Amino acid sequence: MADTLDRATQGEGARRKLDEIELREWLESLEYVLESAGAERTLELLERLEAHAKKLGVEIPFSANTPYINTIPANEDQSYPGDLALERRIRNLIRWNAMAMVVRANKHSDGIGGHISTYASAATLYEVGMNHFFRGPDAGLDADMIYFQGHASPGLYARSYLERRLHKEHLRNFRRELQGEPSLSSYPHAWLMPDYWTFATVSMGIGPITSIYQARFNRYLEDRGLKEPGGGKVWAFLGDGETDEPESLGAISLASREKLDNLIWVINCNLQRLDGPVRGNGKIIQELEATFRGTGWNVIKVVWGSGWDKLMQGDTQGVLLKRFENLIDGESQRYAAFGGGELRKNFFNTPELQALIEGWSDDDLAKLNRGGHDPIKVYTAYKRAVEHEGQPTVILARTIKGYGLGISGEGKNVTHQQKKLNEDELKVFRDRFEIPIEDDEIGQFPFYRPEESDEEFKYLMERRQALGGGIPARRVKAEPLAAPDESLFEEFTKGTGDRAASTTMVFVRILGKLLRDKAWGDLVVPIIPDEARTFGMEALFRQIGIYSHVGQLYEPVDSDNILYYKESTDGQILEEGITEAGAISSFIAAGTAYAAHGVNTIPFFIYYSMFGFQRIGDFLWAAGDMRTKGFLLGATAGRTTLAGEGLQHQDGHSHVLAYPIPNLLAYDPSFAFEMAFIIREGMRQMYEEQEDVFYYLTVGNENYPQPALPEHLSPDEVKEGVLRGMYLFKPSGKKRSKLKAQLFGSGSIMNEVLKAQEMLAGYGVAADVWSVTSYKALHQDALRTERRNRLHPETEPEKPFVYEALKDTKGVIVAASDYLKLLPDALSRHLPRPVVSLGTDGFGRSEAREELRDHFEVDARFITLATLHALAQEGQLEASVVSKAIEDLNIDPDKLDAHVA
Ligand SMILES: Cc1ncc(C[n+]2csc(CCOP(=O)(O)OP(=O)(O)O)c2C)c(N)n1
Ligand SMILES: [Mg+2]
Repeated sequence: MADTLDRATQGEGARRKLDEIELREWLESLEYVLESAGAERTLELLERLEAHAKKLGVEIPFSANTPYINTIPANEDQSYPGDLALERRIRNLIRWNAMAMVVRANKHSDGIGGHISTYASAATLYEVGMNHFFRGPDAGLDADMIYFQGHASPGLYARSYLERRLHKEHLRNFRRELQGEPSLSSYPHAWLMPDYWTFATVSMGIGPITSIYQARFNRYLEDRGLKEPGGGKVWAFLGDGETDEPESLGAISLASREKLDNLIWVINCNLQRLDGPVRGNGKIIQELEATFRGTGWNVIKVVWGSGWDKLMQGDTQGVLLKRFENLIDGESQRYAAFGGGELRKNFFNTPELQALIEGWSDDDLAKLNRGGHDPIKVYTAYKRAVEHEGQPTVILARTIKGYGLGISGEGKNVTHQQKKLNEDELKVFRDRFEIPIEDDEIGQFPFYRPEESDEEFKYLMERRQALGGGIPARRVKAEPLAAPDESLFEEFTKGTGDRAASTTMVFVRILGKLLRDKAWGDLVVPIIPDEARTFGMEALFRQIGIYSHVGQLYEPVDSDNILYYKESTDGQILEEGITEAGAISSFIAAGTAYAAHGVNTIPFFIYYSMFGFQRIGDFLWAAGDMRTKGFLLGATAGRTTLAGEGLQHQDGHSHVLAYPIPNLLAYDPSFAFEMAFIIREGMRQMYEEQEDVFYYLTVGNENYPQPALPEHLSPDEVKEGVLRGMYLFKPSGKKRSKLKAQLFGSGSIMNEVLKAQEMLAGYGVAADVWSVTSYKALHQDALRTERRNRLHPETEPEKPFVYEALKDTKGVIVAASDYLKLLPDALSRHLPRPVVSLGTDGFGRSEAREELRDHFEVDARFITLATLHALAQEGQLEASVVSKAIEDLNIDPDKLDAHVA
């Protein structure tokens, strides 16, 4: 027996033999247990063995990895339910059309771009899904949501072309959207193709993280009884390079913690990104496996295609397994690029390995495919994934970038950028994929689709009909829902008397009212990234509960407090923790449920305004693209209103960052009634009129008495002004003064403006105070009128709203806000007279409000000074009056300039 022999006394040859016998014995024992007692017992023994070895002092290194082979062994491969040969032909035609679309676009319009190699690598991954898994919109509650890799779009278009959902005219105008004909956007954009695309995935990282929160939100809707439970899955397709985006992997623990078995990720591991290999010196699949396994996902590796199975079976010594372990991605890529000969020479590089391929030709070796190109392996993995319970699944599928492009790009570093093929290259592609196109036509890059009588067409249509119709498809299912009655908000028009309240408190009160509203109460989705207490919202914890799929498994530490931290399965709040990216993902899921599920959920996402636009701006852009509805509330807003926190927290620019998003309305309200008007109008516009817009409101934490509606205007006039961007809040009482001014105030700086109005009275200046609720709205309106007039030069010119509002007024115009001076400055040429802008340009400081407003020169003194100076500039006052004012107001003319300090 092996163990009775003393190895030390043996020679090298005998020792090796001994090793072999020993290994065989162990393996045979394992096989015996597996056969006679099953996998569970085998596992138990292995665990015991491991524990025993540890006890005896054998260090077992930690590894979250399994060997570099398929997770599912070949003997568990499923028999394929489809017609493999026919599916292959269909796939090839899609490959051709996808490629032809890009090549043709670039031929006709040099530099127009597009991607061939991404879809080329992903075709099997998509097509197995299309033929056997992805349930379309007619599947009702079982319909899937699919996040396609953005730059794989030509492949999706090409399939829709075969399905006759798209036509030649569309394909010809790929990336040419302004031809006045049917066209196709470069990437998935619901804004541009609202009946087709749902998820804006092309800014990499956004698709992955939003898919996780989407899957969780689908559960939320079910747990809260807003949607019938269904079998629909969320599938997300990612690039392996894309996983380097922090957003991609940043929330994967949420998916496992929440046991999201309705979520399936497919990572197309073609081992390359744009410039070169993702991990030339390592193995991206193994790296991802460890990450996902460590986080509690179900990981299915689809590394090797069926071609390798025979070799693996013959590998009794494990030499192939060992070789796989040593293989790094940079080397793998060479085999993809250089084929069978290279594989023979450099992969099978020992006598033992060469023995395995004895009698194999280079062509045979070239057929050793990768798992992600093998429909049976992909099908088996998908089937496992959809049946898996209790965990999200990630499929790591190994493919070749530019598959089928041959010498012109397959596996080459340049393949991502390959957009042109010459005639010879096209012929090679055609021959490889057996496309029925003649030599004399090929130079035209013709598209090809089977006739409706052809079996390819019948098959693919039958498959899609059985699975609920063509995808991608976006359908809006929700019915319009009337905004709450105006009476719900009536209290806000009356003011708070002497009681001081912040606009944040006002918001919380509005939210409370909506939560009690019959029609809307259940549809409100409050989303908070761990700041509820900062915003005074903790009462909501107890009142409506924090959503948790498992409820509350512990007795909260504050359970004897009436405002205790309550988690429950039907909780309404999404308390996301410190992840603005996660919270905005929930916002997008909740704000698009009107389309995805026909449910008018209305998200209110309240966050530290500083950590909004500048941190998650790209998500907000995508939210606009995806026609997301809802309210963003930038709280603790205002560079000088948020005292103490300093440079990193004080937001004085989110309103500028809100400008670029075309369908976002942005407001900086000062008063409770303004908030109420804006929120009700938002609900009306978004849910009653079903307009695809969303809202941003900044709310502050400064307490002051909230006024009632001004009386010099009718409530409707005030409302119109609030919504359009400005109205006269407080006219001057000094009707007879010669010196006049128009002061603009926004947010909490309004209080400074009102103080300045009084100070100016002391200088004999009659100042009217306007509340500017939205510089963005005023600016957009002005640009619209300007353009209209330019294009219709002989008609009566229209005037912008802001001009009309001010045209009969007199005096200098001075604007002050807690935001950049750019906001009023942008209006300058649309006003009857120039504006002097005061704002908070510069880095913040940790200080109290009064000092901050002095530092940024936006307090009542500086508004007064700016007004007097403007009057002096116009010759209405002596400069000496201004100097005197500087002295009287205790302003240091040599103080720091906040802009640069
Ligand atoms: C945030 C972001 N950065 C950069 C790009 C540009 N880009 C498009 S595709 C690509 C490479 C993608 O590689 P990978 O994720 O591996 O996908 P593959 O094409 O290999 O499937 C890059 C850098 C982008 N779309 N989004
Ligand atoms: Mg890649």
